[in-house]
Amino acid sequence: MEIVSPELKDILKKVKNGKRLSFDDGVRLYMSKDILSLGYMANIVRESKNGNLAYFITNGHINYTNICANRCRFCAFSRSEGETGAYTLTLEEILEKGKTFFKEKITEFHIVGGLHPELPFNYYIEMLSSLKKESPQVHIQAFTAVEISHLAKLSGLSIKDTLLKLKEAGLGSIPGGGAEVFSPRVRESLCKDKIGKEEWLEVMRVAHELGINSNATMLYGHIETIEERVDHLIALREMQDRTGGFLSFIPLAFHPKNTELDSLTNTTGLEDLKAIAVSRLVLDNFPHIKAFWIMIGTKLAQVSLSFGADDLDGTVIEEKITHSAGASTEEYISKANLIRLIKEAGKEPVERDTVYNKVKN
Ligand code: V47
Ligand code: SF4
Repeated sequence: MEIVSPELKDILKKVKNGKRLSFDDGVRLYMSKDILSLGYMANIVRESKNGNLAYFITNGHINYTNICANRCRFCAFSRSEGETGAYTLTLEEILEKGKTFFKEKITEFHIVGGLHPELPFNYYIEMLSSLKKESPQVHIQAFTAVEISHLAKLSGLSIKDTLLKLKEAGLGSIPGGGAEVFSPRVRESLCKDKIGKEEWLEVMRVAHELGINSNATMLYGHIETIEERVDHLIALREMQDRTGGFLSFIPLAFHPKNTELDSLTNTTGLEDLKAIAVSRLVLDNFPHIKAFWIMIGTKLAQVSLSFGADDLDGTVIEEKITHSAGASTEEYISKANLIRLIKEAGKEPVERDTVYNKVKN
């Protein structure tokens, strides 16, 4: 029985032979309505890279401030200074929050926030070093490339020296946020004050050179075109060819509620699965594709393990960015539930640390 529809047969051949897909292939995959063919092909790549394993992490998110100088139009989380709902956690509050996470024996703090115009560089250094002092065994994945660039401006240091100072204070790796869609057209319209493609990629290049791994993301389901999505994936693939420092790619489904784009509709299940499958197929040099259950729900995240994803992210515990924009998911899922979702999908659950070492319990 033929599984992959005839118009995608040439792509299937490339996938089976481990050949790199072209820009046009990526566009055709996104245009296809045949989700089962996409899933079948993405599953071949997933299996060749990760066998039957599916990963998760016991982690806790901390969003230290929502005050942001950028005010991207797709963001419902950010506030301006003095605006109702604006907050900044003190270092004591951050430490306190870290402690409350320990009921789950976490191995990672995932820390991101807005671009606060006034917090001193030392706030960030102290945040890392005091968390590290309190919980030396916990890996700190913190500050998107956008925040790193902001911190470099704040400290007057180069990107390299900023990263070195953060690493010295306890930074372990960098999350993948802030990439959005690299297209200048999209950035001009939605996040004109945010650093552009070149600078985002440069921060990652320098980080990887210093031995700091990172993730990468793409925010999809707003005004971007299919071609702009594929361009984005190929730019990431090219950087990964140079550095090999990206660990995982996470497609982020746009949530429009409470944003300036609230006339747009939420992404559909098919779009979400397609984002997973196409990224698995195009990003042939990324070891992992993550289905972030917070954004697409636990049910679809479970299904996505058969459509190219090999990672469900983690326990999360507290999440503000997507929930400010109307996410209907919980903010926390227990380790036991993550294991159940993975086992039911016929995969072998592996609790990993941030850099994909198996956690011994
Ligand atoms: O950069 C902002 C996105 C990102 C909305 O690296 C929105 O493992 C949806 O990057 N609807 C931050 N998304 C989150 C992020 C992330 C999440 C989980 C894991 C990892 C990782 C990274 O959230 C932002 C932006 O792209 N975002 N507003 C919104 N309305
Ligand atoms: Fe600020 Fe990030 Fe929100 Fe943009 S997405 S407004 S940079 S917090």
